[in-house]
Order: sequence, then structure tokens, then C-alpha cells
Amino acid sequence: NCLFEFILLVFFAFCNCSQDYCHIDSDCGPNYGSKDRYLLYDVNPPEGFNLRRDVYMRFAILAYKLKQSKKDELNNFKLVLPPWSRLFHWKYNAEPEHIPWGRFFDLESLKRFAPVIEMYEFFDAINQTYGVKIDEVYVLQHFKDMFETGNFKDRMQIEQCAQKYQINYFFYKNVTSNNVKCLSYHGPATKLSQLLLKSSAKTILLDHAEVALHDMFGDRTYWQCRRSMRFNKDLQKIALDFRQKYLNSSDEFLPENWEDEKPKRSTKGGPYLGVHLRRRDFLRGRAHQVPSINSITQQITNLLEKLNLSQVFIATDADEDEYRDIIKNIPFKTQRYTPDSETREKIKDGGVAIIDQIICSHARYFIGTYESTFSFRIQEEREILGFPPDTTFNCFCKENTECPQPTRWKIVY
Ligand code: GFB
Repeated sequence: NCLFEFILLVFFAFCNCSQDYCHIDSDCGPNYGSKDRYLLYDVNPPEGFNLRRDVYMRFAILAYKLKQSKKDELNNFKLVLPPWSRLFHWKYNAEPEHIPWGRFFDLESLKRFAPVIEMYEFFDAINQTYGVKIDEVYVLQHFKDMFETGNFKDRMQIEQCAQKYQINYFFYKNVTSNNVKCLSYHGPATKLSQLLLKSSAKTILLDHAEVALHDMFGDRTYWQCRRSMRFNKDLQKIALDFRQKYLNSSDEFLPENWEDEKPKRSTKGGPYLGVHLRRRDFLRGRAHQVPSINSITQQITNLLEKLNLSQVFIATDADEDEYRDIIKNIPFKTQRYTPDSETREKIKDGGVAIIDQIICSHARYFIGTYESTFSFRIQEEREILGFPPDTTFNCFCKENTECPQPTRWKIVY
């Protein structure tokens, strides 16, 4: 095996040594004649699922705006979706899996907003059998002096790397680059178009993409992009079956195509309270904000009485013992989505998280966890579904604290 890998490596190196850099007009591989260019991005490894969804939006909006402003042939980017591999909070096998976006999201919907492709489509398009050498890699980093000098002006500059960055190339053994630079950066992701259109490289990877910010958080384009992030239909079906079977809830509020959605504020939701309770690393990292189990039990019970509801759906990353502690003193019907092992193997931790989010987003009333991006995404989903904001922007209070409530980022059409 080792010998075989060694021969492949030598062969790969030999194939590439005369062609270290592909210009869009050069012929570096069978399909390199096409004028398409490919923008890849990756995120700081410890970041979780729902922050990654937000980083996607920043880059999908960049790809969308590039497409809209198309002026020359250099402006011909496809955004390559980074597969879901080895997320910090997810269980995974020793061998990295590369879960495509289509397993969690509806790809057709995404594509109606921006020119995005799956990683496997990228591999097919460039057709490099023995591996991919990315033409230009930029590791984004904050300007060293930004916080000391208070200079928050938009700017970018190639600089020395502030630390030794480990680029993992999406955990593919045969993806690499010999052209890596650090780019100190402050500004929205759309400003990166200046860098992209100055270069004529065919493939560009931006690592630590979370450093680039939103163009305009909460504007119409933001919400169009967000609305295009419809979930995978199989996951939607599992969530609907669960709601019908256990929560007496079956309403579907959205048209088939997100582009046909209309503003509304009259959605009622199923007859249950939706709860998102973030525990695990929040208990350590945010101990001063996380309420005790007794307090959570009390807050849920009070809400159910106040809302005249008799059942609660709890989405949580708590383990089974902690979950039992939470529900044992709630004098109402409690539900949690727990897939059988075959379904879990198929839909993975990401699928379970999405089903939890869908069920919470269809509840009559939702209460989430302070500053959890998991809860933020549920709030956005409810804005899209058309719930009155009072039923959405709520979070649990830590006992004896002021208890700030979430900012109301309302949908814009
Ligand atoms: O989505 P997430 O990044 O939001 O949460 P936060 C991390 C992971 O926890 C998710 C699991 O990908 C899920 O796998 N998880 C959390 C849940 N809540 C639930 C739930 O109700 N149901 C299910 N099924 N899974 C931040 C991270 O998490 O927390 C940061 O993004 C950092 O990277 C910080 O770790 C401490 O914003 O809550």
C-alpha cells in the first residue's frame, strides 16, 4: 500500500511540475479549457455547524453579487461548497467523511440564489484524476494592530502569517497547493471581489473565511440568501412525520419555491412549545449565562401554563441523563426527537440537528438559548415562516440575572 501511494505521489508530482499555476486560458487539465473559475473556502476548524451556515451566506452573497455585476471573463466564479467533515461537535469515524451539502440542504434552492457547486462537482469539472493543486490559497487573518489602534477601516494586505496555519484542504489527501499566502483582512466578504478579479487563477481557496464579514447583515439580499437555504426534503419529511405523530402539528406554510414566498405575520404554528437548550460546552464556556436545571424546568412549566399549551418539544445537545433530569419535574407532555440507529447513521448528527430545528421552528412559541447560533437559525426560520416576533425572540434566563432577550432581526423582502 505504502509503495503504491509513494508511486502515485511521484507520478502526481511529475505531472504537475511543469504546470504549477493554471491561468484560466491555459490548458492544465482535460476540462481546464472552460472559462469557469472556482472559489473554495474553509472555516476555522472548531467552529460549529450554525456559524458555518452563516459564513456560507457571506460567500454565497459574494458569488451572487459577482454574478450580477458580470463584466469580463475573469468574473466567472462558481462557489465550491466545503463538505461537512470532522465537525468539532459531531461524532465521526476515523476516516474523514465528506458529507455533501445536498444531504442537509436543498441544492436546487441554493443554486437559485448563487452559482454554487458541490465539491464532487468541482472534482468532476476539473477532472484531475491524480489530485488537485489549488492555484492560490489565502489564509485570512485579522490585522495585528486592529484592536490596539482601533483602525476598523476596510482594508486588505498580504502580510507575514501571524501564526503557523495548518491548512487541511478539506481532509483530502490529494488536494494541495504550493502557493499559500496570508491575507490580513478587515471588511465584508464582497470586498474580496477586488482580490478575485485582479487574479487570473483558475482555483482560489480562502481559508479562515469567517474573518470576512457580512456585506449588510439583515438586508433584502441577506434574507433572499437565507430563504434559499431550504432543508433537504427527506429531513423535512422526517420532521413533518414526527410533528404529525407526536405533536398534533401538520401545517406547512411555505410555497414550493422560496422565490414565491410572500411577507406574512399570521402563522400560528403547532400546539406545542418549542425549546432549544444548548448545554455541553456552553456549560463550561458560558457558565455565567446558562441556567440551572431547576430553573429551566420552572421556566418551561410557567410558559406552558401561560400559553395554555400542554406539550413541549425539547431540542438539546444534553445527554440522556441530563435530559431526564430536565423533564422529570415538568408536569406536562415532553417530546424529544431520537432517531433509531439506522436513521441516525443515514442522516448523521447534522441531520438530527436540522430536524430539531425544523420542529422548533413550527412551534406555537419558541424559547432558545442566549447567543447560540443554533437558536439564531431557528429564529430566522420562524421569521421566514411568518410568525409574530413575540413568539420567536425569546431565550431562557439565568436565575438572578438581568436576562437580556435576543435582538429582533426581522425579515425583509
Ligand atoms: O450549531 P452550533 O454551532 O451552535 O452548536 P452554537 C454546535 C453543535 O451542537 C451543533 C449540537 O452542530 C449540533 O451538533 N447541538 C446543539 C444540537 N444544540 C443542539 C440541539 O438542540 N439538537 C441537536 N441535535 N444538536 C457554538 C459553536 O455553538 O458554541 C462554537 O458554534 C463554539 O463553535 C461555541 O463551540 C461554544 O452557537 O450553540
